Amino acid sequence: MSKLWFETALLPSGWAGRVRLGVEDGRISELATDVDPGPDDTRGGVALPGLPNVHSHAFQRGMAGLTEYRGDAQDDFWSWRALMYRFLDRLTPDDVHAISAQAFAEMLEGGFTRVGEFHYLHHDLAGAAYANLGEMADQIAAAAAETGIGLTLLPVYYRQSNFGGAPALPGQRRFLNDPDRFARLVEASRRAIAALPDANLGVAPHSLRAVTPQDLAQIAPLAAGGPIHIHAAEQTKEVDDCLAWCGRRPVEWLLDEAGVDARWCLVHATHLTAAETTGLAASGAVAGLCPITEANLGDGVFPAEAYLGARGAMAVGTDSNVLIDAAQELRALEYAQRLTRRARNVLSTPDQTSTGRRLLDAALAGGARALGQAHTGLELGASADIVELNPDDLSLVGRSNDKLLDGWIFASGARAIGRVWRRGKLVALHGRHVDAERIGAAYRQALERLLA
Ligand code: NGQ
Ligand code: ZN
Repeated sequence: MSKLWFETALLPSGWAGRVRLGVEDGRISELATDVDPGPDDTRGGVALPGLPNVHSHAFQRGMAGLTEYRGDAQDDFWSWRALMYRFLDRLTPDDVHAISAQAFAEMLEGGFTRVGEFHYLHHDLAGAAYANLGEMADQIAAAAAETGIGLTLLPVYYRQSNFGGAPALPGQRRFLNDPDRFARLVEASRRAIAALPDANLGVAPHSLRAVTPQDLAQIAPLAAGGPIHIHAAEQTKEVDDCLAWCGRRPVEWLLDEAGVDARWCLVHATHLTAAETTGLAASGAVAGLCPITEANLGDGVFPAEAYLGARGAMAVGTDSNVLIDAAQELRALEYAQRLTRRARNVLSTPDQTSTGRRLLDAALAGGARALGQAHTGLELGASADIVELNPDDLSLVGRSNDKLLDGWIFASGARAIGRVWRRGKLVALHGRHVDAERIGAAYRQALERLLA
């Protein structure tokens, strides 16, 4: 058994000092507070539980920063999507492997220890199935194995380009399946993750606009107890198209018709009426918020104050991976609220006055639920997934407990992260993935070819 000892650690019960963790088979098997370190213990500063990243399209890391110029006169989400489709058009399995590994390494460096990979780039360049239907799933699993990140693989079902059976666009050919082939893809995805120690599987109907109600009813059960993720109400056009199709809004329709419950994660859920906000909160589903991407794409602002006030579950995701940093996701969530409300500390409460702590607690609990994890935080039986803040970082000087979180989230970010452990194994040192050089070199090679 290996032993880790920290000056201070955030446990589910709150902050504790002089915390000693025993790790066996990747899990926390012993936990003691107010104790001295043993002679062979690895000693650390401030231990936080690693954050779940509930929504990623890893391949999009490769185009980060490449769409920040004005193309169309009216540049928006949809023109960004056209550029994104052009980028993915040429990606080979090797490219997906290299880019995913780089993205996953950066997630570990940025405070995330498990990723929900919302994976829809299934087929070859022509849109034909690979001989192995799970070819791309294998690449993602290999990238997770290489970096050590926890993987919740979410194979995506995609059928149509818009509500009411609009045929898929040429740029969507690599995503498409019918329910039968999708069932086989789910099985292939299960095989892809079989050798990963604690990976799990869910399913992801891409969005209400990309699936039919009949298909949704058929594929949701393939989650077999695992999570079900879907993009919902990210753009106002999607809400308008949904209203035109069925007279109801996307989240309204899902709550009415899809049996949304605690197994579901509605990604973005940006545009909600007051009734949808309370309805979603009451369903037990998780709102998978991706504040940096939502700002980048001009999506809108999620009604976080009302939703959390209604005890809604939330988590964060890095989505387009334009920038990968857990602290910055939480900060962006709060800042959007401040800018619209013209107030400060909007997402703290009288009971939980530290904004950083409230955001972190919510993202840990909702993240575990959305990724099908039984444990939230550092407790007996939980995976030893630990992010160490470096108490010497100048943003943390003289701070303790929740002030450390506020310092990390509002005054620094990934810079303040020292080491990261996954399943008790060191995966990042001085804020850098232990294999960053090799992973970065493979990424560089893939990108230089793709962008040449
Ligand atoms: C995606 N991303 O699946 O990568 C989408 C774009 C779509 C976001 N929605 C494609 N942020 O929604 O049609
Ligand atoms: Zn997405």
